[in-house]
Amino acid sequence: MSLLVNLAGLVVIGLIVWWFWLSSPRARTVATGAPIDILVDDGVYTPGVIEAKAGEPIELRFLRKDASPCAEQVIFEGLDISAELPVDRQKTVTVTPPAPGEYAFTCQMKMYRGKLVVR
Ligand SMILES: [Cu+2]
Repeated sequence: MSLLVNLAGLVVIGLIVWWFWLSSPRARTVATGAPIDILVDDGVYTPGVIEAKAGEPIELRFLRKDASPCAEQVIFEGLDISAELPVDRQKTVTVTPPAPGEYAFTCQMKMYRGKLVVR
């Protein structure tokens, strides 16, 4: 019996690891100058991949549905930008990626993960 419980626990841990660290965000959006809405819920940013052009500001409108503290901050690595995200209220973060490359944006624990693909 306890073996089964342990196995079930391992399966759950495996799923959590896969979900948070190994699954790559699928939804992708190309910046066109209009604000981009990003939903923050269930451990993922949707869309999680934003394509943008270097030097052009993009407005990201985060809407956080996940009330857990995990989701409360978004941090843009390498850009020195972070923001608190209120629950159920849109929060606009303007980002101007300086140079081509990939810039990750995550929650403070890096469970939520998205990226800016800059050309
Ligand atoms: Cu988190």
